Amino acid sequence: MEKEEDDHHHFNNSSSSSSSQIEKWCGHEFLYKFNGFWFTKTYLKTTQQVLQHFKPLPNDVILASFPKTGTTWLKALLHSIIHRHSPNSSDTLLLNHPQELIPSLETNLYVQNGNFIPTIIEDQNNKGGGTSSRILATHIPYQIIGDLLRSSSTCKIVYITRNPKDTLISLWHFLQKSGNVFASDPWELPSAVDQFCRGIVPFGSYYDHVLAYRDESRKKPEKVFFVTYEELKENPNGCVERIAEFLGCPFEGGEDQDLVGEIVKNCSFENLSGHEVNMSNEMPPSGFPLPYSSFFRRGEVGDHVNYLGEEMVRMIDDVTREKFHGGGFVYGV
Ligand code: PAP
Repeated sequence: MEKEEDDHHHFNNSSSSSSSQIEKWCGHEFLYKFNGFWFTKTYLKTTQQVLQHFKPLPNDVILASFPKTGTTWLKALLHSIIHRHSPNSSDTLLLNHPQELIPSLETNLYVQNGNFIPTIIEDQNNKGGGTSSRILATHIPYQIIGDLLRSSSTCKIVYITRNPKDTLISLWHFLQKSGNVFASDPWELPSAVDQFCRGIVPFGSYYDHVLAYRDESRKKPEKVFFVTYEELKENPNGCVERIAEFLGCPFEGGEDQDLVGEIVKNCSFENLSGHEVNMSNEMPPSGFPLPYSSFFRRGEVGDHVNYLGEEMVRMIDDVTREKFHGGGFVYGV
């Protein structure tokens, strides 16, 4: 603990951020407030690296999301939509974990000794079969990365969100898998609900995260495409067609149209979770503390009912009504 506290002082003194608020999270982790959002120490540092060094290119496609809302699924879908005419595009999905195919700005840009390594982005995108569109993911809130993303007038953002209760349960499970990191002090469900409701989770508040991307998608529908996990489950073919249209590569009739169903099937939970690479217990080279297999669990809508008691549901629903419904977004209860 003393060491942690020393780290805080060192971190706060050496960081260029305005981070002053710190909250205990779970395991050895603390969360640091930066520009109104909460970050683990590592992600705060990498987010600052991204803000300093990342330059969106005109053809970039940015997949933005709050953690556990469908990022991996959308990574597979975007890759398949954009590279659908590349030779071996379906093999690529068979041999590569979606997290590897589409790098995350704040995870993959910052890998060795804290240095920014842009070539990693280039290398990873070349796996897709050589296209001028880079596809890059981020969990950084729009309130923080928005200026940067607006600096290219043509780069596009696809944002996915998910029911808050399922999002929290998915995150909670994800951390359970991280035995070594959190075993000493697990994230018990009552604290998880409490912290989630107060916005104190990595990249949180979830609600503020979702609302800012949603607002921007309403103001600039040509720039930001907003989709929910539940819509994708309900009508995957329709969503894939709309995403392709948004990206400027619509599916034409004939054979191209047949590809919609094929892409949906290739990227389904049932299909992807059965690939050897996605079942692997190997750790990603980025130093991320969980194995590749941890990105696939149940992949269902409404799984929270199996974990959250009545009171917990009430607590989350109250915040959802206040934050979402109060602002005109009737979703998530
Ligand atoms: P990330 O933000 O850390 O990258 P993300 O991929 O958003 O994680 O979330 C993982 C969730 O998506 C898991 O949900 P669950 O815990 O409720 O099961 C995972 O199972 C689910 N998931 C992964 N791939 C798919 C897919 N192809 N279809 C549907 N859900 C998926």
